[in-house]
Amino acid sequence: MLKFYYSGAPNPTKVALMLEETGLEYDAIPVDTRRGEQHKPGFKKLNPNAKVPVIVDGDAVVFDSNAILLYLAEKTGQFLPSDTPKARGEMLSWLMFVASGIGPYSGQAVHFQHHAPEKLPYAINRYTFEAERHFGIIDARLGAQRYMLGDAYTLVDMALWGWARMIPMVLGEAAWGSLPNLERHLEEINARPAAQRAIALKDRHAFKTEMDDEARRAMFPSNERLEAKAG
Ligand SMILES: N[C@@H](CCC(=O)N[C@@H](CS)C(=O)NCC(=O)O)C(=O)O
Repeated sequence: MLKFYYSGAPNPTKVALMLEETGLEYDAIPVDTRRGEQHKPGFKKLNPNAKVPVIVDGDAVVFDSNAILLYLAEKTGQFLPSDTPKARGEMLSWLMFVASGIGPYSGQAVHFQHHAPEKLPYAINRYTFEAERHFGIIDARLGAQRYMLGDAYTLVDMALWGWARMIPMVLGEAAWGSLPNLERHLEEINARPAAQRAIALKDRHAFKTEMDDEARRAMFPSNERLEAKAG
């Protein structure tokens, strides 16, 4: 059976949504990143980048959430746009926009506001500004059409959903005031039974919730170099 290595964080949760939407059977294997399980040698053989999600499907190992979404969509032939160069070009552009823009800028915006040892105004401004700018582009698109690729719900909507759920952490609750179309899109996907099951998956395991020294050592290894330099 397909194995899904996950936690309750945004990138694994969007893959959980795809798995639930396709109806594929899967074995969900928790990786508690706040306890450092992503650094275990067995896991790093699957993903040398030491992050979730990862899937193992027979002899295929796929890491990076957007690669997994595309793999699963192609495997099942579901949630893809029509098979024309125009539609495929559009799908790849927006999927990569979410992967290389929405995800990293949102992640860094969360980091500098909520986890960095110092509150650095320059870093907070840069990453919240860029996250807001990227979500603004998406909001404008969703003002003109129901879904990211038009009338049909696709893998790009699932990729976006993983991070749109985190807007209160990324930009603050008030940001919804300037992202009404994204909020409508989020609420529509949240109401899908598959999304409810994807969100509930994290409750199957007692993931560590404290962001203590152990968690910071596991998730922010760059801190160690800073501490060593500081002596
Ligand atoms: N580009 C990767 C990023 C994966 C990623 O950052 N995963 C986070 C959870 S959302 C993680 O494993 N964090 C633990 C760590 O950084 O040690 C993807 O899209 O899958």
